[in-house]
Amino acid sequence: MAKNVPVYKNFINGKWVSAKSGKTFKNINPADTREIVGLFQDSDERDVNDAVAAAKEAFKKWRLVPAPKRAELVMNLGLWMKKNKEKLAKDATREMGKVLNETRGDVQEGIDMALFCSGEGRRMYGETTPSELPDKFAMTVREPLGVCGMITPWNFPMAIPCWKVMPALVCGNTIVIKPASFTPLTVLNLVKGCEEVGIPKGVINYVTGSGSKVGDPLVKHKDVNMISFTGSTDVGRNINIAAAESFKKIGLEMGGKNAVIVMDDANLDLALEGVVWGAFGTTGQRCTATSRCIVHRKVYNKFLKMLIEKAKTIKVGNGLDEKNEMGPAIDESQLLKDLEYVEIGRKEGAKLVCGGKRLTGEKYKYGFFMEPTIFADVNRKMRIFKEEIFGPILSVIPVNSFEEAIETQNDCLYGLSGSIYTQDVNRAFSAMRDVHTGIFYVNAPTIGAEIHLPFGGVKQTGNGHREAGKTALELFSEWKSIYVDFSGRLQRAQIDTDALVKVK
Ligand code: UN1
Repeated sequence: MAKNVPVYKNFINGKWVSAKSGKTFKNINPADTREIVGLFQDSDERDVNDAVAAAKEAFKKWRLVPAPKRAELVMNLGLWMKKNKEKLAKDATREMGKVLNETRGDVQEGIDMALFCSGEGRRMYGETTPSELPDKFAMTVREPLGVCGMITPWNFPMAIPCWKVMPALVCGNTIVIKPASFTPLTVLNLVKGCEEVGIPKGVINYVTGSGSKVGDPLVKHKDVNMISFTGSTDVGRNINIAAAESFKKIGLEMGGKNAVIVMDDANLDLALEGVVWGAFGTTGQRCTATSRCIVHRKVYNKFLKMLIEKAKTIKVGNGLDEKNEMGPAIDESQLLKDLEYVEIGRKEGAKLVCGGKRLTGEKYKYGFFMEPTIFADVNRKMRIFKEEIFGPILSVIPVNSFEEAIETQNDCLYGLSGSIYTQDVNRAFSAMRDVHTGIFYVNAPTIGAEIHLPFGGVKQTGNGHREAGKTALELFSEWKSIYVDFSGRLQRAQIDTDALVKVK
């Protein structure tokens, strides 16, 4: 074992504890595999059981803490994150690879969520509504769900856990969180923040380990009332099936294959910046990443040339070096998958016009780096048009009309994010209406959602829920309808309704 490698523990019932297995796993920096970020607990069902039991017990008290108080703790968590932003961002870059500016944004997204949620604690509005009977009061209130299991991804290692943890806490739930095994440190930092601001023991529990040994038992546990998952569509499908047995509430955020339409009247310089940021930001490893660029034939050659020139200038390297603009793939197998898609694209007849290779040489020797890659003349039959890649590979597709552009954009299994670049207000509004996605942009890239709006997608991207925004409360609470009869007699709904006046 390498020297001076920190060992990090699980957090269960307010204590930092080792996994029952006594084993750990390595967390490696994908930009420099010589660096072991830390050793994390290789947990299993026994640790999950302990964590769920702690969360179940803590729920008894936590649900009774007034929501404005719970929200105040979440606000303090956000302020703690603000104070520690630089360190949190650096840790995230070390374990995940994306450039520092982006991990700062990732942490900021968590802070934004904390401040947003802290206000929700003083709202959480229900309704009062007249009863159909006299001397009777009717209202709705939000109730927490109980123990929420969270399985979070590595690409937004801070923001996405915050999207889940913060509204869940404000609503009065308790939590067992299993971070992606590539990014356990960032979530550990978040949990430390919870500890530091005084969130009571057992309210948030953190268990690291594999999907099969930790994720599965969490999803199947009878005392877990809800699962919130962000990750691949395949894993999301399995979670949905596994949880069906117990009718748990499930929130799923899954794949994307997002497209930008560039019309013939677009401001091409603006579109260029947006497409390059959307496609190669975060090394293409966002579910909102721009993976398809649909360009009107009148400007196709010109725009393609601009894209290639710009993509070639992107500085790839270790994200801790502020000069770099694009970091590595998360691991070797993701890099190999990206390179395999380059082969697939080539074989199915797309034109590789930029990049396509693994980066080698001294600077890249210890990391999983590849060139920003562009395929031209892609068509709708190709796999690179259809499948989510999760790497820095952009497919460019020529179209002859606005109608064909919309049809091409919608020809997709997923429906997370979409965009159009045009200066024609009629086209912009038609696209806003007709593109079938959960998020849509006009004259902006497919990435960059803000936390106070609902986040999520249609088709195989989600299961009808939305994270973030006010909709996060829907995800992490349940409605209770309450009737208070102060008439002192039995009043039968639908039957005794003529007591005061009879309507003919
Ligand atoms: C993701 O890719 O999983 O809209 C989340 C965005 C970010 C969140 C991305 N705010 O690109």
